[in-house]
Amino acid sequence: MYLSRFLSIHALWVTVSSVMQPYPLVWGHYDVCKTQIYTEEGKVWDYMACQPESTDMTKYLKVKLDPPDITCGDPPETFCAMGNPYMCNNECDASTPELAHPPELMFDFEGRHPSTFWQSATWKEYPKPLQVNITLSWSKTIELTDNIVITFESGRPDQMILEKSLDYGRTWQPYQYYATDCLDAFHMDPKSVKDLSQHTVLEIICTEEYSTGYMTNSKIIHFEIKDRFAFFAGPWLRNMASLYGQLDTTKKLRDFFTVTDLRIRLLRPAVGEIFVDELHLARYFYAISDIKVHGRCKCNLHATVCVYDNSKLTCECEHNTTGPDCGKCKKNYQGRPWSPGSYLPIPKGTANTCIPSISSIGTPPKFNRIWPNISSLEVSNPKQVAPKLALSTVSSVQVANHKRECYCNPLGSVHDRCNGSGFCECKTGTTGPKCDECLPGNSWHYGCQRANVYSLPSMCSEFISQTQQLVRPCSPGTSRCCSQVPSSQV
Ligand SMILES: [Ca+2]
Repeated sequence: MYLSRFLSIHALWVTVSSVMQPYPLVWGHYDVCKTQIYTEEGKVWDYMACQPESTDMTKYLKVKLDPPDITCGDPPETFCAMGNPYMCNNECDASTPELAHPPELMFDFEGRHPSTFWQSATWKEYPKPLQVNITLSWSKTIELTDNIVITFESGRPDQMILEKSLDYGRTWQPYQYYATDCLDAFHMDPKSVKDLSQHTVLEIICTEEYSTGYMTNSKIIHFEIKDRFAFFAGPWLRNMASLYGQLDTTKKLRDFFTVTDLRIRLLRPAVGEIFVDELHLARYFYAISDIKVHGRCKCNLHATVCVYDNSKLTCECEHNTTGPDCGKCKKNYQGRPWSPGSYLPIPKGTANTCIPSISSIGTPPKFNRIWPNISSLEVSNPKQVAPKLALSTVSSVQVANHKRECYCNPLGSVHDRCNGSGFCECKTGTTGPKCDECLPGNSWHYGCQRANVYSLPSMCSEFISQTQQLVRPCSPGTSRCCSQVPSSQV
């Protein structure tokens, strides 16, 4: 009930502003995909790497609680102050708007007093653990650009795990552990992000910094994105070129800041004392007044605009790319394998625009999306149109399977399945969630090869071998394919 009301508020907001606002220039440029320039040949397009601006991503999420009936107020109950078990004059009643604490109050506009907040039922079933999962879903890959900040209205939990998913909630990895006692709760030594370095930036740590119960005034828990950026960009994030360079070349680093979902696992509420006071269990509960998540749509550096339409985020792809993340070339623009844009060279980057397909023979196969055993597709008559359809059908089915079962591109990754953490381990020169993208300076040719190994003319040779068409490179050193006969039409 609350969720639907929450979403309708979102829908209203979205109609007012479906396009996000520009990102401050201090974070680099990349806010234009192309511009017209004058050359000797006249006006032409100059293409650049581009990305949507960072924005408040809580406007576009769906929230789910587990257990679903964990919110307080049904039936109504009173709860007590943590510091004084006899101060029990607060009431939660889901049927009275003034006394209800539904989940959407974690994402409404804060700034007025008192705060509005979501609240769980109290720990009346102690010693059964009081545990709540709060899942935030975007149904879209997003890149985090600022700290995740969770503000508690209750004491900060004694034990909590922040988790992330890169595959729409199918698999989860821990992002950070939080506990009053990391060793006791998670068998981990307590650490702070400041203990990390460039080399250990991806380490998953347990921190005790944010779990000091009700004894301190602070109510906030951070997941420190900016501190991790600072290992590359400096303490004031002025050297973003360095960070972007690292993001460009290190898939694991880029993936670290990329999510489709976040999950806050509240495992044990603030107790504030060594023992739980079983006579006053109405003191123990979770309450959250605000969650901040800043990020941008992941569009592979092929879009500056991300549109929220029909409860869905989609990149408005440029550079002749298409797909929700601009992850492939448009039809008839598959003249070379798709690849993401590159932040390098700073500040304009490289667009890696998809180019028109080789015109003399129609649409060539998509080399970067084709999986092995092409020859087993039994292309009986290569001159017919049907084999091309068969190729594209098989390709999309395989991509779908690979998403569901966590396959990696067998040519681009060390293993053809994800590792225990749900990630594909890419070979040298290869990147992307499924190891089917090439790092700058590499091109796809049965895996990523240094550019000088895979020169454009071989695309035509590959086309010939895969389709058995009677074609050949038009001339040495070109990528165009020409019919072998009659030569007069070449
Ligand atoms: Ca609030």
